[in-house]
Amino acid sequence: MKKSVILGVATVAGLAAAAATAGTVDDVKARGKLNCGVSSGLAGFSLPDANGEWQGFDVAVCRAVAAAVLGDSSAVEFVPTTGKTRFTALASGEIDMLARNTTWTFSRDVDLKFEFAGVNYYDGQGFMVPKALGVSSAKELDGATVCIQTGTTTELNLADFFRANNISYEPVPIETNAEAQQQYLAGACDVYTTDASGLAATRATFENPGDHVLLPEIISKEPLGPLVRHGDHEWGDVVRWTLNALVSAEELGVTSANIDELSAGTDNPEVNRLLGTEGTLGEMLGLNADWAANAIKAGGNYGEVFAKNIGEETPIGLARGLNAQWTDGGLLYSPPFR
Ligand SMILES: N[C@@H](CCC(=O)N[C@@H](CS)C(=O)NCC(=O)O)C(=O)O
Repeated sequence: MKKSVILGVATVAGLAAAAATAGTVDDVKARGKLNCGVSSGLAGFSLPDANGEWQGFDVAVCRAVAAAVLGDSSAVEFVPTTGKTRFTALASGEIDMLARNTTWTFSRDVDLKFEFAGVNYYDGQGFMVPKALGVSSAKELDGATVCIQTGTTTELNLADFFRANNISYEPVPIETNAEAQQQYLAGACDVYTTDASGLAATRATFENPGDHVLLPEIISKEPLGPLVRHGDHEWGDVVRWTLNALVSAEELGVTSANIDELSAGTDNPEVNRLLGTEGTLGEMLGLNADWAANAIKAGGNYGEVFAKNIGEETPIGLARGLNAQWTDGGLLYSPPFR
């Protein structure tokens, strides 16, 4: 078992070394399309709508990067990946980036040889149970059957939590969120555990969301963000600064409603540098001067993307919490645009 895990990791790392030789910025420009890995389906985060158009908070990161590089937020090939297939898809070059509720961990960065471009959602692992189970704490779950997605940090945290609390569980391994939802509702497991945002998104699609409760324990840190392969720093810079542009835009008050007006020039030098009317930041990235303006126009600033897809006014109903700007007591803090 141990051997196969180590082998798996070595294979992914080997693929990453091979795929990192080409310049991804140039590849994407030549192709005229960004290949972006997303999850296989999670309401609010990445899901095709009735017209087959991918929508969601993670999808918005792909669209922003496509807009920054190609000037076209629709120039994206969305590639659905599971918890298990996502790293091979990135390492092999099948996708240019992964934007799929993936937790930034030491081993994914150092051992699998990926580079996280930042964090687009600060999360933590939670538990959902049917109300009828009458459980009010995860510590009461001794002997429970637990639906859990394979290839995730969730699996590892679950083992740590139960061991630390001296209780046992029976895992019901699952590949996708859709399957987890189906198995959980069919009673194949007593509990579904994953990132708390994923639980909220899943519960929102239930016929009777009120019949299910999220337990109070959050047992881990899950900083979720987009990632690229190690070794292609120019591409890493493009993805990192596109995400930073969305975050900075919110902090600086640049929105999809006022961006055209602000793009004519303002008396705030940082807004001007961000929108490309002053300085040469776009050129430094190998992109056009309006790269960040295009990224922001794709779906709005970070706050707009959050509110539209997963915010309190949506069925998912997530509060900003840790994902508020640092000026509002949250953790979002973009380095300066200068
Ligand atoms: N953040 C964890 C868990 C990620 C994960 O598996 N998320 C699930 C549940 S929120 C998901 O996105 N499923 C969608 C799918 O199956 O495609 C990790 O990086 O390992």
